[in-house]
Parts: sequence; C-alpha cells; structure tokens
Amino acid sequence: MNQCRLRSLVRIRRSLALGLRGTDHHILARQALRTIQTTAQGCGFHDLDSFANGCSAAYIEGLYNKWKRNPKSVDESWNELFSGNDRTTAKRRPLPASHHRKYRRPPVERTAMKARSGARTASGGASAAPAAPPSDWKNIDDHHVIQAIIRAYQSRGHLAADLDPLGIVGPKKVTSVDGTQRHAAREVLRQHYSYIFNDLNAMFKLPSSTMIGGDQQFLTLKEILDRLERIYCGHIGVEYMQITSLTKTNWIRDRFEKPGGLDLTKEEKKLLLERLTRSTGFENFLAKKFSSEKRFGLEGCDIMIPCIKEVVDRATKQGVESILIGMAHRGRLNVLANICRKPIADILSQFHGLKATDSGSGDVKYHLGVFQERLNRQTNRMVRITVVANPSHLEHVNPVLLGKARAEMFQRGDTCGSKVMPIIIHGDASFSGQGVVYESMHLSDLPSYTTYGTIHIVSNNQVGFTTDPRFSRSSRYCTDVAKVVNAPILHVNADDPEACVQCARIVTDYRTRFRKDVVIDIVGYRRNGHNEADEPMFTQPLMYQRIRKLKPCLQLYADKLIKEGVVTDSEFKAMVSNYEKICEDAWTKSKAVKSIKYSSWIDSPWPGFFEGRDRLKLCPTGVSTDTLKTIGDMFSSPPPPEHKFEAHKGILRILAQRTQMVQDKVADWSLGEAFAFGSLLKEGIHVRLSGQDVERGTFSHRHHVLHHQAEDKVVYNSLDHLYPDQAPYSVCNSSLSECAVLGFEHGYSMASPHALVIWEGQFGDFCNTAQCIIDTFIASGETKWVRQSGVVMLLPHSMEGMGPEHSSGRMERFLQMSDDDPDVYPDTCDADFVARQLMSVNWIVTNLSTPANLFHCLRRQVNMGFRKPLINFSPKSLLRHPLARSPFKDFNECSSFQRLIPDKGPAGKKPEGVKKLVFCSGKVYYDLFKERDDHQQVETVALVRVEQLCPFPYDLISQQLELYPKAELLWAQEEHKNNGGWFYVQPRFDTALLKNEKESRCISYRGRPPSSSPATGNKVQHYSEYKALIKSVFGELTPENKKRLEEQIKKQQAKAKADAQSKPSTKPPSTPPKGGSSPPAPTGPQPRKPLISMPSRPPRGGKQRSGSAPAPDVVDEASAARNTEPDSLAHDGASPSAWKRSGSAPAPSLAPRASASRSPSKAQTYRNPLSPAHDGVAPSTRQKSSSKKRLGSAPAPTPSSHGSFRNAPSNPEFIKRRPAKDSGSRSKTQRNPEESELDPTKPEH
Ligand SMILES: Cc1ncc(C[n+]2csc(CCOP(=O)(O)OP(=O)(O)O)c2C)c(N)n1
Repeated sequence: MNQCRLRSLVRIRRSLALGLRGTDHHILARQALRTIQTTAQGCGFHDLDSFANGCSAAYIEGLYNKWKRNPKSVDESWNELFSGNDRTTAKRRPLPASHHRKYRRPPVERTAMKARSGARTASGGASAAPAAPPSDWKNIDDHHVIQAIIRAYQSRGHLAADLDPLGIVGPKKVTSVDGTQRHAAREVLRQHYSYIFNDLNAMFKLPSSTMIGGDQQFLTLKEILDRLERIYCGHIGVEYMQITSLTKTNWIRDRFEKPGGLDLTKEEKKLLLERLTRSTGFENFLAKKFSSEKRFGLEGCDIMIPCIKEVVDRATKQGVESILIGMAHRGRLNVLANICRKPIADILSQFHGLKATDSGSGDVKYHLGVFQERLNRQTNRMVRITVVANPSHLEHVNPVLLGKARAEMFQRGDTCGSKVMPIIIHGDASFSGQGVVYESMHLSDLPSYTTYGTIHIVSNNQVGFTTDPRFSRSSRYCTDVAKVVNAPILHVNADDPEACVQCARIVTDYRTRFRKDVVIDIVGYRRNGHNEADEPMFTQPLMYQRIRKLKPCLQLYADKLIKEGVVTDSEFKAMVSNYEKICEDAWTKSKAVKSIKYSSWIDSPWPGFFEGRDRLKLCPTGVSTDTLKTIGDMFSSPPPPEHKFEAHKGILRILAQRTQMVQDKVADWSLGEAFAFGSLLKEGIHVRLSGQDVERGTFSHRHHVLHHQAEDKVVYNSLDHLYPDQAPYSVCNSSLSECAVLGFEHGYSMASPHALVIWEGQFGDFCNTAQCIIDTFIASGETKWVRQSGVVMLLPHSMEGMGPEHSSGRMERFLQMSDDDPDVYPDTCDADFVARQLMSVNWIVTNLSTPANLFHCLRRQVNMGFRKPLINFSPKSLLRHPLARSPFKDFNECSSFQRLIPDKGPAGKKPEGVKKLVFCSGKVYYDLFKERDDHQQVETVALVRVEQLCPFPYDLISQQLELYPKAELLWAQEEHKNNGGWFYVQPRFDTALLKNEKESRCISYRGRPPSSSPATGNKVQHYSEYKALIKSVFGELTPENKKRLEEQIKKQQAKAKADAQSKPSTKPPSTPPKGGSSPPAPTGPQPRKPLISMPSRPPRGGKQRSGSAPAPDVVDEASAARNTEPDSLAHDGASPSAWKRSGSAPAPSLAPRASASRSPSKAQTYRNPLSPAHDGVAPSTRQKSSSKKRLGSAPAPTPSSHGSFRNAPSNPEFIKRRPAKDSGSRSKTQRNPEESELDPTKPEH
C-alpha cells in the first residue's frame, strides 16, 4: 500500500518536474498531492503546505530511500507512514477523550486511489489499484456529507432562521432523531436531511470552510449540527454565500461562526435596554399626547433606534465624522429625537400647529430634515448627523443622500469614505417595490458615484400600508435587490435586541473593512395601523390578532435581563420613568414656543455663504481674453508629445478645428461650455458634469476625455490641467439611469454652494424617468425645506425629425411648474429687478441660442448670491451650427448674460418699418433667420430671441413691444401648441401688454398644432409641419423668390463643381471623422421639393447630403451680402460664408448667407481646418513650449479662499490611468481587499 503511494509520489514529482502542466497527468498528480495533504492532516502532520507542494515529492522520495536503507534514520512519523502504520498515528497523537470514542478516519486512501485510478485511465493503463474496503467508502461519503451540511447551513441556513416575531412566516421546528427540536428543514439540508442522523455521536474533523469549532478541530455530528443551527437558524439569517469574494465571505463566516463572537457584556446589555427604553418611551409618549396625530410610529420595530445608535457609535469610533441618514416617515421623529438628539421640545412644537416666521410652504413633520453636530458620549468624539429632508415618494431620497454624501467626501478630501458614512433606512414594501432602489444600488461601486459603502437598514414590519408581502413582491425577501451589488444581507428578528445589535456591529465593521454596501433587515411588525388613525384589522385580521397578544420588545427584553440578573426590576422602572420625565419636560418647554422656523430644520446649511453677502448683487460673468486664450489653447491641444499619448485622428482633427476657432477668436458650443467650466475652475469652483455619455457628449461634440488608442483606460482631460491651483473638474459618464443619477447630482449640489453641478440628459425626453426627482426635489425643494440648490439640468431639445422620443425636453412641464405669477407685472424699475426676480422664482428655465449666452448663464449660476436650479434646453444641431457661434468679445468683461436678444439687423435698426415682431426661443430662431432671408423680409420682420423664459424678462419684452409699435405680434415655436413655451409666455405677454394702457395688440401663436405626441417620427410629415410653420410666419415664397433661389442653387452647384475640380485638396471630406459618431440629424426634413427653402443644417462631419436628402437650395453671394448675420457674429471675422466653404460644411443650399465683406483669408482659415496646412501646424507642436511650461508648473491644487472644494483631491497626473473601479481615490496604502482575489491562482471557496 505504501509502496504504491510512494510510486505515486515519485510519479507526481516527475510529472511536475517535467512541467506537464495542464495535462491530465498533471492534474491527477496535483490531486494526489492534495490527498496526501489530507493524509497528513489525518495523521497529525500539520506542516501541510510543505508536505503538499510538488518539490516535496523529491524530498519524500529522498526520505523514502533513506528509510529503505535504515528505517530508524527518518523520523518516526515517516517510518510509520512508509511502513504502512499510519492509521496508528492518529491514535498516537493525544486527542480529547471524546475523540477516542468514535473517531472517523478521514478519507485518505480512497481519494488517493481514486486519483491513481484516474491517472491510470488517463495514461492508458497502469497497474490496477486495490479496491477499497466498503467501510472506507462510507467514511469518505460521511465526510463529504459533513462538508455539504456545513455548506448548506452557510448558504441556506437563513431559510430556516427564526426571523419573524409574529411566527407567521418561517420554519416550524421539527424533532430530530436525538429528540432535539431543530429548525433546519429539508429546504436547508435537502438530500442530506436524513442521511446521517442515525449516528449523531460520530466524531468528525471540521473542514477549513467553517470556524464553528473555534480552537477545536473535531466535533461530534450532534455538536456540529447544534452549532450550525444556533448560528444560522437562530434569530439571525445571514445571506452571504452569494458574494463572489472569498475574502468577504471568510470575513463574515469568521464573525458569525467563531464561538462566543456574538455575545454582549453585561454593560452592553444594560446600555441596550436603556436605548430600547428611549425608543419605545418616545413613541409611547407621542401616543399618549397625540393619540390621533399621524406620526408613523415605530412600535414593533423599536429596536431600530438602538441599532442605528450602535452603528453611529461604532462608526465614530472607527473615525467617521459625518453620518448622513436618508429615511422615510416610519420612525423618523424617533430618529430625530434619539439619534440626532434634536431637542424633543422642537419636535413636539411641530405638533402644536404653529405659524412659521419664514417663507416657504413647509412640510409635514415626518419629512423634515435635520442637521446636528454633537458629542457622541460613547466615543467622546464630535459627530455630525444629518437626516436629509425627503418627499413622500418613498426611496427617492436615496440617490439624493448618496450624492450629498459623495460631495461631502469630496469636500473633505475623504477618498475612501472613512470620514463620511451614509445610512439609508428603508421600508420593506418600498425597498422591494421602488425602482430607484435598484438604480441607486448600481451607483454604489461606480468610480465617480461610490460612497464607499452605504449601510442599509430595513425596518421590515411585514406590511406595506395594507398590503402584505405575498401580494407586494415576487422575491422571497424584500432585500433581494441588494444582491445585485453582492451586498451581505443580515435578516434579524426584531424581538431579539442582542442579535439586532450584533448585526449592527457587523455591518458597520463590514463597511469599514470593505467599503461596500451592506444590509440589515430588521424583521418586526407594526403594532398600529399604517398611521395611528388606521384600523389594521380591516385588512390584516389574523396578523393583528397575534400582534395584540404580543408583549412589546422592551418588556420582553427587560424580563430577560431581570431574569439574567443584569438589571433589577426597580432599575428598569427607573429607566422608564426617567425618560418619561425627559419627555414631559420637553412637552412643557414646547408649549412656550409660539412660532416655528422652517430654516431651523434645514439639512444642508451653508455656513458663511450667506453671511455678509448682498444676495441681490449679480456679479459680472465675463472674463478676460487672456483667460479665454489659456483655456482655448489648452482645450484645443492634445497632450504634449512627450506623453506619447496616442489620440484618435478624428479627435486631432476636432482639436485642430478648435485651435482654428481660438485663433479666429470665435467659439462654438463646446468651446463656450469649456470657457464656462475652465474659468470657474480657475476661480476655485469645482465643476462636476454627470450623465449618460457626457464625457464625449451624446452628439460627439464635447470630447472632454480623450482615450489613448493603444492603452486601455489611459485618458486625458485637458480641463483638468488649465491652472496649477484650479479646482478639480469631474466629468463622468453615469449609469443608464436618469432618476438616480439626477437625484445624486441634486444631492451633490446641496452639499456646497461652491460648485457647479450639472446633469445632462442623453436626450431631454428621457428626463421624465426622473420626474419624481424633478417634481419633489428640484422644483419644490427650496419652497418646502428652505434648502437651495444650483443644480443644472442640460436637456437636449429641438424638433429635428428624430421622432417622438428624441425631440422634446418637455419644456412645457418645467414652465408649468415655475412659480412666477403670470398675472403680476413685476416692479421692473427696481434696481435689483433682475436678481430679485431670479431669487423669488423656484428655478430658472432657459432655451439658449448662443455659446456666449451658455457661458454667461453657467457662470451666473455660481456668481449669484443665492442658488437656484437651472433648466436649460440645450441644442442638438446647433452644437455644430455655423451661426451658433460667438465671438470672443461676447465672453469678455464687458459682456453679460442676455435674457433676451433683440434683432440688431435691418429690422431692428428701422423698427418703424417692421410689420411683424416675431418672438421665439432656442433653435427655431436659426430656422426663422434663414427663412426670413429666403422670403426677403429682413426689413419687415424682426426676430427676437427670448433666451430666459423663466423668470420672464418683462422689462425687456416691454421694451421690444414699445420699439415696434405697429408690428403684428407673433410667438413662433417649433413645438406643438400644447408644448414648448406658448402656454407659459402667452399670459405673461398679455400681462406685459396690459401694462401699457395704449396697447391694443395681443400676441398670436405660430407653430405646430396641439398633439399628444411631442414630435412626428415621419420625415415627410416633419417637413410639412415645418413648412406650415414657416408659411404661417412669412407666407408663401413669391414666384420671384422661388426663381431667385432656383438660380442660386444652380450657381452654387456650378461653383461647387468648379471648386472641386480646381482645388481637390480643399474638398470637404465626404465622411465624418473616423471614430466620431454622427452628429444629430439635421434640422430640416429630408424629402422635399426643389426650390423650397430649407432650414439651416449643421455640418455633418463634412458629410454631404445623403441620398434621400433634398436638392440643395441656392444661396448666392449677392443675396448673402444683403442679409444680416446674427448679432453675435456681426463683429468678427468668423463668417458664415467661411463655414459654407469649409471642409465640414454641408451642401451649399444649407449654408447660411455669406457676407461679401468677409476677408477671403479669414474664410480660408475656416474653410479647411482639416487640410494639411493646418495639420502642418500640429497642435501638439504649436503648444509644445507652453504645454511644457504648464506641465512643469502643474502641482497639486492648493487651498484657496473659494471654499473647500479646492482642497479636494485633484488629478495631479497629466495623463490619467483610470482605475477599473475607483478613480484614483483609494490611496496606495488602502488596498482594495478585492484585489488579492483577482489572482486566478487563489482558491475559490
Ligand atoms: C412612491 C410612493 N408610492 C406610494 C406611497 C404611499 N405610501 C406611503 S407609505 C406606504 C407603505 C410603505 O410600506 P413600507 O415601505 O413597508 O414602509 P412602512 O410604512 O410599512 O414602514 C405607501 C404605499 C408613497 N408614499 N410613495
């Protein structure tokens, strides 16, 4: 037998030495070594590692040869092994007395033989191994079963755990063969259920996959079952085996299985009783004083308060300084009183129905926020506790809270969540029912959204309003949603306070150790109805019959501790009466309160921001040309050559175009946006842009993050390297969620006023999946909770034939929710009118038409003396529209935001000749502008852009009305009549008109008819709608104009042909830049009759009209010269004609009018930014020297006076290597515990 084994060892050694890795032989050899390892364990050899590795085989072979020569020359244990007496070894080792009784020899030889026989099969016929005696097979099977049983308890024990204090759900105890009442039912043990119960006293060696033995390696089967039963099927049901991380499962196993690990000391028990007394006492007191008031009491889940308290204590001990809590109604007042320690008198005063001394609508008491900074007496450390105000909409506070926590971490430079910790308290029905829970969970491990672990506490009262779980969810547990992020879930019976507190400890330690989400599901009940006035017996009769018979948890626990001698009855009674007195005193105090202040319930105070500030002062938003130049240069340059960053060629072309724009002192949309961001970063304002695909931009216009074309996750973001002491810039592609991500950014914006926080929708249409956040937080947050936010929503919006769901940002909804009174003409003579108007409205709604206005608008967001959400309807085709460009002078110190852009062309210059005054907003202006040319009505039709819709610019509107006293008044919009701005502007125009007594005009609508669908998906219909709109404003094209345009087309085509033949090199490229995605569909409809003028189109990456596109319209130089350009372009060299001829220009018909006075050289500079001439001046080369300088002088950000955001970690590296998970926020010393598990050689559990 031993000879046989030795032969096997020698074979193993040889096979390993020969490097036959991956072969069957090799695998079998390894198996055999493992078997020998088991043998060694069984024999009492404990240095298993050295025994088991391949090299040891040589050693063993040597020993064997030595032993053959002289058996005494080797250690006795080897002698026993080689001579085949190894069975005696176990006996020889002193074992506990119990072990001698029925020690089951571990399955040594059988496994080894199995390996050998396998090897034989694989190698095609070695000598046959002797058959194993039947008793050995039994041994092997028994050990396997023990392993399987242990694993069954670990992974399925929670199914049999005693979690329900009502005893309605959960397993029934069954009597085992030994007479023990056990929970573990067939669903846990499955096929092993009856297998071994006939031999409960058999002794087994515990496998390494369990720690139930503590220091003991051997236990009887009975003891194994009892321990597993206690751990996994008691009052805690732990779900953790779904976690794919071995480190984490081992950690949890260790915490639960180690004997004695879950015990509390006497002092701890006493403290727990005291806290439970407060929790229950608070609800009892409220019930006594306000029996019919809604308070959403915690009775039945009272233990939640001591649990949260334990989390707070433990986390503060571990270094957490700020705890943010998000929760709904249930138990909220109790949390405020007993966790935050908001004075109870303040809470009680909310019941008195007092008037508020400050403005706002206020909110019900169980929605209010709280911010408390206090000394944690258990740890003697200061801790900030925030409960974020929330709406009724359950669970929607989650992402808001997470965003706020993330921002606080950023502010504090907390790069791993060691100082800031979020806790979210859920209801069982809402946790499983609300989709936002899932969306928020999925943010938990994203680099730019992680909060390094959130502690989720479910106050599970087993009913949602009146619906019981069988009808409110399909999953077994309400917490199953947390499994998507591999969170461990601890279900615990609410009537076992000690188990609950142990769970609280474990989840806190887990979060500290792993920085990941974790869940406690406190399974309790609801002693009253949904609210205190509800009769629960209507719908849950049987449940409530049981509840009525149950003693409160406090009483049960007090009885237990009295029995254990931890407290005496009189001590407990004293605890209860002490707390009652505290409440009574607070009650007396609260009666003296005569008014309330909403602002004393603010959850996000901004200390220092408002003090000493003139809130009505609107600071200038323009910046110096030098600043523009610096930002422009950097934004248009690739990383310096020394970094050897391989950028995409298409990107280099885009950068070259940007370089050209900077040289020409003109900015397109992306440059305008970059100017806003860059200049704010320079001023120490942290900028964060988040949303789906925002790094590149849905329409491929932004390209803030350049990707190395040869190396994975190597990126470059020029806006991060503008100035050495700039604030950090975060641009982050989000998960595909609107609701959670918008909520997150709103929360982020609440943390500090010194940041510009922007959420961009992929298309504005999709913002309706975030409607709850928009309605309940952004639109009304300030009114309800006196809390400001400057969050910006960028919603791509415009009718471009892209169908019902890619057209409308639903402007009408935002405008409908705006709270400025349409019937009140404000005091426009007030010197602070503009600021006052901004300050008093709930949000700002803009539909901007120029990059400069976007720049000023974004900068105004942080230059105002207060914060207000901004909803901006962003363009799509305008992102590349040649007319939608602004000269640098529109960004300089003398410039400012234009709420309304008047007509500065011939019509504006001679207003008396104007027959129609057309007000419009956004992209439609460019359509009207072009059509006015085609219709030759530049002198008779004035086009006025309302850039800021809300608050309505009454002063500027009135000026326009006065300027054109004889003109017919029109509001033209591309949206359907029931959409867009019409319903909002109409009554306000009326109010403005009524203000003037002499005025007899009213404004009429021009646009699409009402429709339930925001846009057609049919291009033909889109175009016919467009034509109808144009006709309604300008009438039919006259025959002369038709003829003229026809001739223009021909001329243009001939010219283009000639140009193409004479200058092939300057021909526009026929395909978009490689790698870049197509820009949005053009404005205009595709199929059309010739001679019908088209709305202007954006260039499509230089691509000419597609096959289905209509024939080009004619635009001749002469007519172009007559036309007026949009004002923003009237003063500089950036000519539309230049664009028309440019390499990226669309077909001539789509080009805007050219100015004859444009200098050809200027035009040329625009014409072909992709030409070799431009490429010759490679941006990298051009920037080389300056970039080098910048590089050299780009230290890490330094603190500045602009708020703590400057202190937040910036990106000191020029080229960033993106981590797979966290964006550089984990310090080197804080190694991700997961990292070790990425090693595929590590064993799987
Ligand atoms: C999004 C949303 N839908 C419906 C409601 C109405 N509502 C208020 S409480 C409640 C039951 C919530 O049950 P659960 O989450 O278990 O919490 P509990 O009240 O039982 O603590 C419902 C349906 C709501 N507030 N929010």
